[in-house]
Amino acid sequence: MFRKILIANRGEIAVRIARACRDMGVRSVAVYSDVDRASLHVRIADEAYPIGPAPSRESYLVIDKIIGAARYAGCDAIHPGYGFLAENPALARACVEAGIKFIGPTAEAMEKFGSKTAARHVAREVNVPTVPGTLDPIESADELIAIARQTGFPVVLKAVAGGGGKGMRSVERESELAAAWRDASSEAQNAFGDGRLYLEKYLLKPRHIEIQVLADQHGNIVYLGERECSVQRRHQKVIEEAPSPIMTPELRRQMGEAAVKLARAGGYTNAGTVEFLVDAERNFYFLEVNTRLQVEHPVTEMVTATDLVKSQIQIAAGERLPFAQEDVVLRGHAIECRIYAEDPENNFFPSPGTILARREPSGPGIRLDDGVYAGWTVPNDYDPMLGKLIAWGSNRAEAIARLQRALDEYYATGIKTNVSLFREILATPDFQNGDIYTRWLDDYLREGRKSDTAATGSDSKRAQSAALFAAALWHAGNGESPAHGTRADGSEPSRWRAEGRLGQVDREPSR
Ligand code: MV4
Repeated sequence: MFRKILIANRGEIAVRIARACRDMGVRSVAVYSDVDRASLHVRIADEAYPIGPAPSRESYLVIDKIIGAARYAGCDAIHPGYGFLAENPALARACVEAGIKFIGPTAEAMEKFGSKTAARHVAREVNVPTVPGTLDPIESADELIAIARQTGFPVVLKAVAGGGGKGMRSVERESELAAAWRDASSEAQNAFGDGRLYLEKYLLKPRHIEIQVLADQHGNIVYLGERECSVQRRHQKVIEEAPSPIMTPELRRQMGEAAVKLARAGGYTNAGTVEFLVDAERNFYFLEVNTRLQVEHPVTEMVTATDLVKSQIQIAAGERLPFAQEDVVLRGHAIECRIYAEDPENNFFPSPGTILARREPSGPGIRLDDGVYAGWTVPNDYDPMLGKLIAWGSNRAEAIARLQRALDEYYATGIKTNVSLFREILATPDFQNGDIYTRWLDDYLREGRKSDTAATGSDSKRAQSAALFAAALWHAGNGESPAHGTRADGSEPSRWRAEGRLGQVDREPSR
């Protein structure tokens, strides 16, 4: 086993990795930019080294600084987390050259799946269904039109180097093809330095379901069930759950075996995720492979009783998977909310700032993976995700109820958070019925919310303010939340606004 692991990341995932190290008796080393000196990951790791200014281009993304810090600290392995350098084959290569183990797949496997067209080729070779379309980049305008006609509209143009919706454009009709091509190609060129595009049939209302795999260096590969990630906002996942509400044991086996076949064909090792689109008839189509630990890994951990970060470290150290496919048993249901410092009432505008006070939910079935603390200032240089709130229940209804309870307990003042959005989503019949698809949240925010805004217009807001402010003061004095207060008319006060009032109370320096 390793003696010391450098964590090439920040925030909640760096904290998560440091915790796994501690559980395993391995020393952990944090790195931090100038604005992260006081961050939680620095405090929780055993050692910490500065790696430069706030912009990630000059700190968390500089391979030489990461390798230099690992050498200086005497680390024998590097965990990249997610984002930053996690899917950059150059870091995996630099690790090989430095004689340091990279906790992830090889640079070659990363490259194979990093190119979306190469990945489609692999899928085709091993008979994993792909969305109809091209297997290679499109070379000319004539080819584009011919292939679009042959595939049938609507189609979607995607970046060869892409992923996560960047450089992607759906096209309804032939007249829009040329403009969409220019837009997608220049976006891909800007984002990835590679403007090449390929084409797929555009599926309407598919679900996004992904399979977690673990592959050791001895040829053992298992799948750990699926995660349903259809609740997204502008290609950013917002809520994830395991299992998927539409899954059947037979479909799970088919998708799991497809994912394992792909991983094997790509020479994949360590933890990875195979993404699929699933249509209304439960046909599944391979989308892409994420060659990293994912943000939403906890829901899989909760329903499989595994520790994926620990498994990653054991695999990188050369150990064999300690269980076989038939040992993987799913139990209960887990749902995760990504909590962001952003304002859901103001177009999700980022809301960095100092966290003045905060209450962490807990209790049966609740897990909070976060990277913040009261008194800490959320920097505006990085993704403003504060952490993830995860609920486990013996079934989906219990997981939802526990998550709702935990969301009601959660508050942070000084910054705005998107917690109210989750209360709203979890209360919708669509979510409760599991009736969700990839554009569900975007549609809901555009259409489904209109009636709500009418009911809580500014007049009624003002009318409620005075009473809520008084209630907040009373509860603040008692160290309680007004969450379960009842007003004279018997209606429930809005927790969002009430805690907004609490925020103002906390902001008063004289208190
Ligand atoms: C699609 C699709 C429909 N048809 N591909 C968006 C992110 C990228 N990973 C793939 N994405 C999509 N690809 C075909 N052929 C719809 C989406 C999509 C989507 C996928 C997952 C989650 C949310 C989404 C929101 C809009 C579109």
